[in-house]
Amino acid sequence: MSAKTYPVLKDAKKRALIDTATYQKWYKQSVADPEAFWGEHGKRIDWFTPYTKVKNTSFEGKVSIKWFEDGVTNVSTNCIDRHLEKRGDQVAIIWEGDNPYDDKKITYRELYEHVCRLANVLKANGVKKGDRVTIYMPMIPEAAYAMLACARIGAVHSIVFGGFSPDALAGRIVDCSSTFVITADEGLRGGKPIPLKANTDRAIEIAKRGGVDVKSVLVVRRTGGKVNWFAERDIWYHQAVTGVKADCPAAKMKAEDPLFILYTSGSTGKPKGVLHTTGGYLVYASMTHQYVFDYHDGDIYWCTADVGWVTGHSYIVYGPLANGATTLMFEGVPTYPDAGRLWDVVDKHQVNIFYTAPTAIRALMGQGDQFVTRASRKSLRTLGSVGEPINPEAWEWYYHIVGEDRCPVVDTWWQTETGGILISPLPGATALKPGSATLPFFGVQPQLVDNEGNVLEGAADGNLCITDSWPGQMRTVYGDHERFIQTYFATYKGKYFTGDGCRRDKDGYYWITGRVDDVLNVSGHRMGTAEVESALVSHDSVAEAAVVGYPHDIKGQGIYCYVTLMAGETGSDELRKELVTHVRKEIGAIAAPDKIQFSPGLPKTRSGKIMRRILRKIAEDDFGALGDTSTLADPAVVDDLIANRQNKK
Ligand code: 6R9
Repeated sequence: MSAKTYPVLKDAKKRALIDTATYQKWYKQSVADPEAFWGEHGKRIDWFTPYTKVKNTSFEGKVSIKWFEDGVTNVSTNCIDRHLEKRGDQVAIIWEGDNPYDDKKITYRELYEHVCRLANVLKANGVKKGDRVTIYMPMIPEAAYAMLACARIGAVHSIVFGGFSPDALAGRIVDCSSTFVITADEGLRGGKPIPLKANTDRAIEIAKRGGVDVKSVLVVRRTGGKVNWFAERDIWYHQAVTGVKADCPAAKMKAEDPLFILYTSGSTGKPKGVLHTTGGYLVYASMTHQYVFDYHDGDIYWCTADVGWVTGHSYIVYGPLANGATTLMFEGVPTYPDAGRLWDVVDKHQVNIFYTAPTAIRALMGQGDQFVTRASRKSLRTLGSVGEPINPEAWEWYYHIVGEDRCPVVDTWWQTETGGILISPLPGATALKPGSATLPFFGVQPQLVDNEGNVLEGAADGNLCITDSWPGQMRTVYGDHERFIQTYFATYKGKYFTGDGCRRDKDGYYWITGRVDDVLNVSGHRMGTAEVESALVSHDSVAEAAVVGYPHDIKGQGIYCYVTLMAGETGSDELRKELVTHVRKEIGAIAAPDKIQFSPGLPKTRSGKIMRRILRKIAEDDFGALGDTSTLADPAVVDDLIANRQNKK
């Protein structure tokens, strides 16, 4: 825990929408009378029919969360139509391609036409309000058009990250029985093509066996690479959009109608379909975007996330566009053509607000300051971080080297489930402490509890819960409300449990310490240990597997796998490679194991429960402090594990 505090920067304070006193005043109001507070701020979006009810939420019993429930609105008109009069010719999306010579700008008027055309294509192909549309796309403007076109007609999108495998894609198609897929021929990252259409073809075969028959695939031509074509099913995007009108009426959506599903990993079972709805989500995404980044009219804003993650949903597309911002969408990677790419793009497009992940910061920090300092970066004003705890060293480098001591760093803590940022500094209001997400946003009431659920007051270290609802909160797990209740509201009755550990210091600042459940965070990507384990045991040679995280300099956490082989099999480097390939195929490259230890036995209690605490310690090469091993069925297993550990320092 860093002891340093950086007071609010003078310039940041001068231009800020929210100063310290306003933050404190609004925060107090927001928790004292949420009804009045959100009743007021809900007006920041346009409603066809204004709401008269504001908050109707309960974390008890069946758990029910409704915001602005009798209001009627549409997300796409809020992100596009309402800006046309004033900013029709303003750039809505700056697209920066993988290749630095490839870029384009899309104005709000052009965005309107693209989205309406695509919405008409969806309708012409039978997509209706409430239908689920799967989007498996590279970072190209058509991904945003697809999201907004769904929103326009009331279809529910489910974006699957382009790095996921055909199996993972198929699982998500089946779970929400989605029969319409939007993809591209290929993606392009760091000069390498990614076979999205081929993966989609494969996924559709797998989904069919799972009982879901995909009827149509809309394909954007991105690279012109060769693809297989199924004439009765596949549709070229560029052909389809030319044959339809550039106008499309927006569906009247109730505030609680679903907007999107986004699958995310938990500690058990397969990924959950996190469901977000319309009104509350947009109010919350736009409000946090405005205040957390201190967004002003005319600012150029860049979030480097992928639209396949929640950060891309809320802070590349919905939040910024609802605010009429110019949002930059980047197709490439931070190290291509070289490690100065991000800062070159900042100069090229005169970016004012820049939002990225600690893993990128750590990777670039290791490449040397010259890549940063060769760019001017004078346009930068606010820097953001998201996805995992940022270590103070990386924070300081970001603040001093990238931001030259003149840009506040907002370390934003939130989750797929929360829809938007819950704990973060505000640039003109909050003194910063490197490594701390600082203070809650308006309406957010964090609470720390111990493992027994006792509430901890003052400076303390515990499990992070939120005691009352905020408008951006997820409403349910798609198709499984019971799982929603069990996962988030059963551990500590009547509270939303985040799954994160957290410390509160004497100033009331929050320091997220990482997941306390069996969820890994690898380069800011969430992954359940259970998912990697089930991918491993689906290999013929594997009898049993246990997966834990260990500290990794760049990724934050690395993936350490203990693998017990079938009788008669022997461990080898070749088999290790084969298992890595197998997991990549099952889930995707982001799940590739870093270390594999072949272990004849796993440390289990007499009731058969694997003692992960021990496995974590050995993976960290910290086996001097294994703690109590007396409940193990066979304590000798541990000696073998230590002797053959793969992470000797
Ligand atoms: C937005 C996003 C959520 C998990 C979350 C926590 C970790 C995210 C963080 C952070 C410390 C931050 N996390 N932001 N930890 N400081 N600023 O990342 O959503 O992919 O669902 O991950 O990521 O552990 O619980 P998601």
